[in-house]
Amino acid sequence: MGLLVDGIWDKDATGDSVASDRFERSKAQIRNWVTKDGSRGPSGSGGFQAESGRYHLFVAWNCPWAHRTLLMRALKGLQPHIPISVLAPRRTDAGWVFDPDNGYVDRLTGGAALHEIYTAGTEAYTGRVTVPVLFDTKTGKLVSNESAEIIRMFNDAFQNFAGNKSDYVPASLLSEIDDWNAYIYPKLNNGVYRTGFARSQNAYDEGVKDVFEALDRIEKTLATRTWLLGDQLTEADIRLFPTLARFDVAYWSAFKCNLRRLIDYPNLWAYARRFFALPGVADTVKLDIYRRGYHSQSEVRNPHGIVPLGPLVDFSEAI
Ligand SMILES: N[C@@H](CCC(=O)N[C@@H](CS)C(=O)NCC(=O)O)C(=O)O
Repeated sequence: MGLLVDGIWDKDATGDSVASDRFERSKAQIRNWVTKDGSRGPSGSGGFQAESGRYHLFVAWNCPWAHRTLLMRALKGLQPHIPISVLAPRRTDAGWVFDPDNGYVDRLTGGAALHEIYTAGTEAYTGRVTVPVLFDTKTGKLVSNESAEIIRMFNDAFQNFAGNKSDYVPASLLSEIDDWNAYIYPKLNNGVYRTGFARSQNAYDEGVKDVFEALDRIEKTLATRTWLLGDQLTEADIRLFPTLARFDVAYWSAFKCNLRRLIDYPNLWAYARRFFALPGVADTVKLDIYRRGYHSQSEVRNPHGIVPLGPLVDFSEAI
């Protein structure tokens, strides 16, 4: 795994202190906010005013949390204002690394690994080096490594530059959006990981039940709605889609989330294709990378590194 310890990369550190058969995701630590005027946000310190070209986003195509930020950036038309660098879609002894020969280039500093950006942008950071992470080129500091908060910043703070002014977290729908997020994150977005990384039958059973309970409930909801909350696309949809995009080609087989496929749910499958057709979304979806990434060689889960060919999924299929 590897961690930064006091700003120095330790390839053998795991940070897992509790022996458990259940997968637990550690909390993001860098929690500042970009705001319209640079005032302090709900957490962290102030001084991060929204400006075109000032902030750089580090992502990986395979990471679903990074995918949310790419989706919000695309839907708001922020691509010209928030440049990105994409890490190679696999982790190494140095954690997330670039691979210029294959097009994965650090467009900001020309660096070799993401941990270098963390060390440069923080004071003696100790913790996981995760994507997505937002870097401020003006102060040289990391702003945030929490995707749920980065997408709220992209929705609000950059409104003056946004190519599309739609508000995906309108105040009138906030509590309903938060309710869906609070349901979908543990049961589904992270539920697939609890299933796939379970280290006992019980932990697996719990995970897989949660995943399909959530999919069944959403399938029913979508019988009468275009989007989760009705006619209006919201942040709750943006947070759901990355899990649906990976479901059949990755989670279904690599994580044994296999009671049903996405394409077996008529309403969810139509919904996912409707979302895929929105401007800029298709450019963020990389099915071959998901297929290969989640089935990469692993002593525990896939000792021979065999990548399945199916199931075949085409999000551009007519609805
Ligand atoms: N809370 C974070 C979680 C991000 C996260 O777990 N990213 C994974 C990739 S999908 C990662 O970079 N893991 C590296 C590690 O844990 O060392 C967020 O949502 O932004």
